[in-house]
Amino acid sequence: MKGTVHYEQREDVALLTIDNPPVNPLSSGVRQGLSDGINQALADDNVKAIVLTGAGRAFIAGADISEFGGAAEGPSLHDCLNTMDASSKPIIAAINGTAFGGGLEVALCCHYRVIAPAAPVGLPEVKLGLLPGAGGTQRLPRLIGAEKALDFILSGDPIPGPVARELGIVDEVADGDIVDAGIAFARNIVAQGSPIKRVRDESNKLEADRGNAELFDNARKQAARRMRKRFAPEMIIQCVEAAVNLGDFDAGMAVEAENFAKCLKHPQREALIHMFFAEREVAKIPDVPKDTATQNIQTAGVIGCGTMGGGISMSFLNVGIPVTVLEMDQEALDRGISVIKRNYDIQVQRGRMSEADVDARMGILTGTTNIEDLGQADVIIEAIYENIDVKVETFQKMDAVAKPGAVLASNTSGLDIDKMADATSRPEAVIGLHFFSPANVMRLLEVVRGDKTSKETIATSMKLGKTLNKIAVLSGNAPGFIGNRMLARYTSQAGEIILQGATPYQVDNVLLQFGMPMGPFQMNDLVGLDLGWRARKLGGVKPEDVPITARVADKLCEMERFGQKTNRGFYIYPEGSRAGQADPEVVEIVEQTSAELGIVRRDIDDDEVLKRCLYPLINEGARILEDGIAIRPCDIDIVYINGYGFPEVTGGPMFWADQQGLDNILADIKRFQEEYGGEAWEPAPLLERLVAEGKSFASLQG
Ligand code: 3H9
Repeated sequence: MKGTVHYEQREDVALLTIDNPPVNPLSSGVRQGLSDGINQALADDNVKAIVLTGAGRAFIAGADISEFGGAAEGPSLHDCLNTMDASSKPIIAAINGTAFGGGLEVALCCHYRVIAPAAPVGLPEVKLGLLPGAGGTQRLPRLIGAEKALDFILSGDPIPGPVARELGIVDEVADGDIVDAGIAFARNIVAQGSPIKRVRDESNKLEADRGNAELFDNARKQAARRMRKRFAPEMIIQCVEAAVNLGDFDAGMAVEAENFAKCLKHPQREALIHMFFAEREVAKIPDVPKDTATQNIQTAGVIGCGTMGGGISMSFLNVGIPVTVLEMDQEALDRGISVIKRNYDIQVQRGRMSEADVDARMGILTGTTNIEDLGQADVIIEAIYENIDVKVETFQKMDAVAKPGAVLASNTSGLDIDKMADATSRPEAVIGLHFFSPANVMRLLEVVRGDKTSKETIATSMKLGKTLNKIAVLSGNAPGFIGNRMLARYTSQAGEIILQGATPYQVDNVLLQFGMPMGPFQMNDLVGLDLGWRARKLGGVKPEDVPITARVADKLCEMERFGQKTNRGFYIYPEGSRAGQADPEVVEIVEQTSAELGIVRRDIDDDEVLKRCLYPLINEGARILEDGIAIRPCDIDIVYINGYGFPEVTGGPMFWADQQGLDNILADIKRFQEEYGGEAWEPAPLLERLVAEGKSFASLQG
């Protein structure tokens, strides 16, 4: 059994300390220890009160989520809680650190709660596709009222001890030793003969909420807006509604149990827990040990202050790391810095930042037009035009000025890191740091290792990602890395489908329904259709050599329809609006292009559109794994969810593929291969092997 609970008698108080490092989840051994400890204390006449606390940095991080879906050993958490609730001796939670999910629910089942000021409490179950299933949906509304309880449970966000006290979730915030404070509180209760306060018996707050249907309507509207396509929020609202309207605690608990079981069985729960573990897994790199020495990044140099360079600079400034940003001339520098300032001012207008925060950030930003000013930076990131020759030249210059030990990074989205490394005298210090636009907002950071990149440089870059509040995923050095290599399959299929009979609007709608924040053509409009068109023109690509999937976009560019920036692209954007409207003229252009290419148009159903957009992306993911470009399938899932808006509730493309059944996916890929041919439909050998062996991508996780 995993975890334990230490029992210690401090005169007339039994002290139970939960010990299940590092964060004390309620694993089988903890439940067993809790149950045994309470019973021992109840049986001992010398014990007058019980204090419950956690060892280390957490009180209890919640249920052990690695146990979900399997057979659980030991007593159930509900059995433990029932024993605690019925206890004739007062139980005091001494909340020393994180009390999340089932951890806070254990505390709510105690008769009193004292908390350390820095200890956070929260019910984050919704983020895992679950609801607080150990009485949280019934006890919390009794303590703080339904409206606040709904806000708290639906957001899943933690609050610190003093805020929990203000809300009425805990009884006392205690400075100093929390265990001593808990014991003193317990003795006081006993001395005063105070009654045992069971939250289940409270009813005042519920009575005040009864009959207030608007409260639940509002919660539903908000959940629909903020948590589109999520299953758990409605389940949570029903539980709180039951707490208020049924009044009877046990009847409410029955609704909670039923809804918790529904969430537990739901594929979204499995996907979101996969994401929880995946986020932690991606930090682990098999050949870079955890204790690899890292550089302390205290200053950064950024080359280029355009959209990417500006956003990257903001990422550093936001966490207090001073930045020196380089531009070619004063005018470009002034323009770039003024955009950064404007972006911060917008945050102030929206109430997300104070003027003082902006001043603090702008105060540690230095502009320069002299590359030598980057000489003292711990990391220099180039964020210039995507052209390998220009990048190589830039790396030579970076090498000439950078101090020994500095990390030299490229923000390329797919160019060869080794070529840049070879242009320097220190290829071991060269790495790719691929930020996603807008770089100050997007969470993903693709860290690209070259052939000669040292383990120290990799470890430093992964740590830097964390410092910048990003999620860093390591990729091998191959064109497009992980994300853009897969994306190319997706966008090219979308381009093919519209030539064969679908409209861009049908394709976008299918992907929107799947849960993407935007479809491929909406994405093209946002990024700008002119980027590819200009690159083809500059590269001297003849019209007949333009890939057929780019023909429509190029025609739109010839009409100066570059996307959102010109208010016209695949969609029409009324002045000042980002919501595009379908345009019959575009459909005509698409139809005309099909005719020119001799393609006979036909109806393509939504199911085929979805499969044809996603399956080549998954097939390419399998190749990326086979080539060793991504370490594990979950690394691809993290890239796609955090960098490309793949819906989180699917668990990412590789996890989703497992849920669809790899055999089904391979059968469809072979069917499309026969029908359409082409490289995209050649099954990846890894996919074929897994299907032949009856295995899933998850089997590769190790
Ligand atoms: C629940 O409670 C349901 C109940 O309502 C109903 C029950 C009937 N279980 O994040 P870290 C592991 S649902 C198992 O790196 P930090 C984690 O995987 C639960 N393992 O540390 C990692 O392992 P490794 C509701 C867990 O300091 C290690 O601990 N609770 C759990 O940055 C360290 O984690 C939650 O959703 C767990 N519950 O952050 C809380 N939690 O080292 C989820 C962590 O092998 N947890 N691990 O990679 C968290 O939010 C953060 O882990 C926490 C610590 C803030 C606690």
